[in-house]
Amino acid sequence: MKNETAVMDQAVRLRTGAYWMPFTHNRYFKKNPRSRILARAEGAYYTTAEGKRLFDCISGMWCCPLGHGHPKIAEAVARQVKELDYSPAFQMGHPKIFSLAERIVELAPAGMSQVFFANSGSEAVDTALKIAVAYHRMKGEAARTRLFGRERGYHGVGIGGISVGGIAPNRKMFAPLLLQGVDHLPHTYNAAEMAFSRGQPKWGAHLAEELERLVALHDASTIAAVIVEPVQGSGGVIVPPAGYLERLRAICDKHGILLIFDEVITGFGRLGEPFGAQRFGVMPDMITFAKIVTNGVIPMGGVIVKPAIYDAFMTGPEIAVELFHGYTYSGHPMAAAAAHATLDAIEEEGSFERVRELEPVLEQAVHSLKGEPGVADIRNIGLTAAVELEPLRENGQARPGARGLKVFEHGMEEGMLFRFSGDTIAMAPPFISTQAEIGRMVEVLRGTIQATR
Ligand code: PXG
Repeated sequence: MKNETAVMDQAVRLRTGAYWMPFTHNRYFKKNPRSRILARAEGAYYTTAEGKRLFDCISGMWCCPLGHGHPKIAEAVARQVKELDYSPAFQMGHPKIFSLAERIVELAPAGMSQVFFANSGSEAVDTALKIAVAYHRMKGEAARTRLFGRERGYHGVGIGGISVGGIAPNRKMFAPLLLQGVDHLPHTYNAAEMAFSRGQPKWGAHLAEELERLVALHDASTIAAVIVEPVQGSGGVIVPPAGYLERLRAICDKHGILLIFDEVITGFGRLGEPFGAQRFGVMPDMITFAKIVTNGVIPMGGVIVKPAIYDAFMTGPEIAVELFHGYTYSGHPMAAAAAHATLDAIEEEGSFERVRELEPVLEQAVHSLKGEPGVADIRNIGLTAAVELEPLRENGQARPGARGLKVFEHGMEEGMLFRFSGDTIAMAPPFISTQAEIGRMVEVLRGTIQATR
């Protein structure tokens, strides 16, 4: 108990000035940080420094779906730090990273064969883009350098990731750094055609034809890869129209373009299958992953590739390095231990089945919010959903983001940690949630929507 009080005390007596917080309104936060300092976490709940329990509606930041303080993962990490805390990533290896790569390949869609490890989604994306360009060069098509992303896409914050990304504020400050030769597909969201869809919207497969238009514009011989999130997460849970990803695949095949699925959010179960590729039955050439692979406990990311990609690099003298890329912490033993324990837990706890069980529960619950004041759209798939709210107005002027913030703050008072982006509220509850917890999460959201009209 003494320990408990010490953790809380430390958290409330904070001096907040020195920490420049990522993707945060620093000045607003630091005016009143207390309610937002998290002191502890267990299972599906956080406890703030003020002692308030919060249901973790977004699994950390989409990364902790097996719950916090998972005993198996905690034990594996504790054991690993004593056994082998760090091992050089280049020219050396350790057993757990080889076996982890094997396990990830087994979970991946049939026909994928190697894993390259990084430490975050952003690094995974930049790695995949580099591999794509280098692959074509290795195959004698060095002119294939263009990379296509998609509007509203989020691929992390590396220079490559923001270049192919399609969220304007993440790009505009850094415009001179953006990569040359990048273009974007249109996003697939159209409120008039798909508002309040359950699962995949029926409208919109034809938007994949825009890729044909870009190919005609730039010529296939200059294009390396297309990168898309199977479901756009940060963009606000935008679900691909039925038939859309299939069409992208076909057009990429026709023109020799690599298709990369960025599965940093959708990988390892969020959609009730190991990857979105399996959920949608579409096979990409590369998959990027991060987050759930370690239940968020130790940072890890990576890229899964097909044999044709790996094999293209395995030429030249045997003593030559084949890919001039890697990180000090690629395949870190601590992350590998956390990932093994996470994959064990996913298996033992039947996490993918659990997501499939909970999907209709979440779907029913969130769609019951239709008709509440200012609810413009509700979308869902797997164990994730978003509710888009009309912005608040002041003197006839829209104030985008103000309502989202209010819902977030009100939600915390009511014991829910929602994720808001603008006026869209996203939910991705832990796989260990009960039906009652999901029901309660949505009822609290209903209350906050009514309170913030
Ligand atoms: N790709 C995708 C598809 C992502 O969702 C990244 C890459 C970058 O990962 P790192 O590990 O570098 O942050 C992401 C990250 C949110 C939210 O609530 C989403 C992410 C991160 C933080 C918050 O929408 N996605």
